[in-house]
Amino acid sequence: DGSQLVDIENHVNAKYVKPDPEMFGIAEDRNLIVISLESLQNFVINQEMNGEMVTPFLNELMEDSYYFDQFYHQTGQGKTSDSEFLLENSLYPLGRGAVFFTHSGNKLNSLAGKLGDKGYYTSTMHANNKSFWNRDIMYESIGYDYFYSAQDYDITPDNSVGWGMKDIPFFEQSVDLMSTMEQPFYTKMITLTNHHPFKLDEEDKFIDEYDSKSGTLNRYFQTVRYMDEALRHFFQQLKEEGLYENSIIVMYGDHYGISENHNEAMEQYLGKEVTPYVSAQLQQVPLYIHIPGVTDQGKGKTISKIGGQIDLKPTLLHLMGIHSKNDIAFGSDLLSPDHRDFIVFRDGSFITSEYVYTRNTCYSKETEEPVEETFCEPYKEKASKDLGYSDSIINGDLLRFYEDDY
Ligand code: GP9
Ligand code: MN
Repeated sequence: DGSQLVDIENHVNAKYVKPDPEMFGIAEDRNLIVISLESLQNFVINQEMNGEMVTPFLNELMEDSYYFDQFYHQTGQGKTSDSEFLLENSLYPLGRGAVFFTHSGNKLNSLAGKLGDKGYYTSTMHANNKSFWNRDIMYESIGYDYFYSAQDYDITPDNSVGWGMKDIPFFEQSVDLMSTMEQPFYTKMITLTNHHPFKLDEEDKFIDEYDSKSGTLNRYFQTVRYMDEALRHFFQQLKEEGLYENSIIVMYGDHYGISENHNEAMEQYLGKEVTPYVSAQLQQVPLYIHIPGVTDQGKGKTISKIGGQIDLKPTLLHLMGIHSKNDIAFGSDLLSPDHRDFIVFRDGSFITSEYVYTRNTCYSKETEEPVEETFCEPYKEKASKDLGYSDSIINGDLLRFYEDDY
């Protein structure tokens, strides 16, 4: 039955924070374009490689957006699909396996569903086979109106590399598809080129590789640079098609691209040891919220609140003018003045404003060194409750019993 849901509702209600009234509904009735940036980690933002910027467009866009510089991915083995699950539901993915495979029939209360109820046309755009990550099945439960997958794109050997269609033609064809969509629409786009093994055609290499013993890390900077170029083209095309002014564009990295197998090369690049503390901090991914007429023309700012993908749904609901007071969400609005600086990783590690807890060790952010466990103690129970309640919802399919009463 649904009695378990009562405890959970009390737990999540205590996490709710009121929106900033200045920001609530600021993007109401606009198109919402969310871009999941494949394998993009924060450590490449605003950095040079061989004397050239790795992300020149994203660096410029920082001035014209709310850019979050302490935002973390919270994915597990489900990688991209886990980040999609976090975005849509503000629930944690599972500790083992991919919830997209294991619980694809669950009742959900998604961002897409809520926007759909508001009259939005909702979709995902991703130029891959539609059954990858079981998306064709799980997307029914999330409730998108349509999935623009490989079969909706003109994919040729010429416009493909590595995993499939290159990001520049993907965005080009996506804007064509968007201009046929009924408005307002919500679409989530998923890029592909910046994916391991980070291969590019010669003509798409805009900077030189890094030089370390890891070919993966060496090429990563080049494919990030290519994705940055694709985003610049995309913004330009949105403007040309008249889709820019009336949209809000949100972008985030889905998960890490450089695993701990490349620590030696990372140490060379960072010029310091990759301790468990550093590994945890490397899970930062960029988050951009770009609102034409609000954050553009230099009116953006860098926001250093601690947040994670779990916070995306409440943040976006509020921007789109939808209340989340009674929502079962484990995150909270990043733009609220009351947002709390605390995020939990899927493995039970967590980050607070002062401490990082990882591999059963409490680290001080100030010294980056281990400190007494007692400093992290008060947060441990909160972290495990969060993960445990979220798991109960998924394993018991508890949202079947949830009444959305607002
Ligand atoms: C595949 C793409 C990549 O469609 O989303 O998946 P990943 O390996 O990053 O989870
Ligand atoms: Mn991915």
